Amino acid sequence: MITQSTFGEMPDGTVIEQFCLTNNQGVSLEILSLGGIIRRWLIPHNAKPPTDIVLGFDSVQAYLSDDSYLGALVGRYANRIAEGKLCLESKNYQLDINQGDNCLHGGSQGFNNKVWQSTVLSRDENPAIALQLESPDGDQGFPGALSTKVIYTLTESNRLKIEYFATSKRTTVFNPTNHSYFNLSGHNSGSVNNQHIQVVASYYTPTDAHAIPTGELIKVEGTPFDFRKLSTIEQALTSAHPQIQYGNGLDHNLCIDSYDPQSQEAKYAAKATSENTDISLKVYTTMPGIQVFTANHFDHKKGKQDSLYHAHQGLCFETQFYPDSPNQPQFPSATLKAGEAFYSVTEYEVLF
Ligand code: G6D
Repeated sequence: MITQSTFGEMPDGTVIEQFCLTNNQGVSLEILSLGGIIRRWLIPHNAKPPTDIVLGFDSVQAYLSDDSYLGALVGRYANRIAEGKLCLESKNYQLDINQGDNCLHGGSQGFNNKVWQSTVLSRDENPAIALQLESPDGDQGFPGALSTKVIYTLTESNRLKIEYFATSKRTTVFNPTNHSYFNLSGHNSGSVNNQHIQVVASYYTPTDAHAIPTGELIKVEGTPFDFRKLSTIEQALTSAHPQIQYGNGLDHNLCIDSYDPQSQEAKYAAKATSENTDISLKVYTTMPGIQVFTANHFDHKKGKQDSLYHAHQGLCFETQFYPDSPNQPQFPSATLKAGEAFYSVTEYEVLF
């Protein structure tokens, strides 16, 4: 089932729609036409009120004035491109610099700030909506007029399937993701430290102090990034490892072992679980990397229902190409050639 309502207005008066997708198991999601934001994700319980497992806000203004991309679609390029420098087919491009010396998440006016054209695709079984966006040639410095579509489908097996489609008139780079912050004990339940995660990744990409990859692929064995077995998030956050110290927590790309550039089938990549609520989340994707981020700089961030979000109150599993891959030829390529059809799919399955 899908219900539609008005969530608010942009400063120029553009109305922001809210779509509530509910399946027959009682799982429901609220998705906004602003940035394709997943605002609420409600998991039913027999005798208790539902648990809202994602962090978010209650107004358009709160989303527009925040820099944490809560629940948002991110692009053209999720994560960083060093110094915003891009060289494609022997042409150099300068992207918008919006974090230090680098381009983060597609620049200061990336996909998260845009109003997407929204269409209901299926109202009953497997409710689904399509969000479409036209990004003009030169948008935030990226070459090529890009048409992109994202389809959110809530299945009867409690998976949120996110399909990304794009074509560009000129060769460009494209690395979309969704930036939901999960807290499986409830968005306002405090830190995720005692929750457990697994990431099926034998390597990670270490960074400098500004989250720019060094270009190396380092084995996770013996490091706080070894989540091949279900481990508490706390064991990583309390590590003295310099990579953890850089960002006051986890904020790293892990290299998914099951990645197959030829496959369009989402493979199992990661899991999170809360013993407080017995809610688990599994992540499946066609992408090569997953940014594990633990909301390291949140400090009294006013969230939904007057809650306050603090450091380590959310966990992001941002499926992606590796950061700065346009400048790291040894990483899987995020180049989208003129006229080529891009497709990727990520699925978040909730078990409860
Ligand atoms: C910080 O380094 C992190 C990013 O990975 C994250 O996406 C952003 O905050 C919201 O810059």
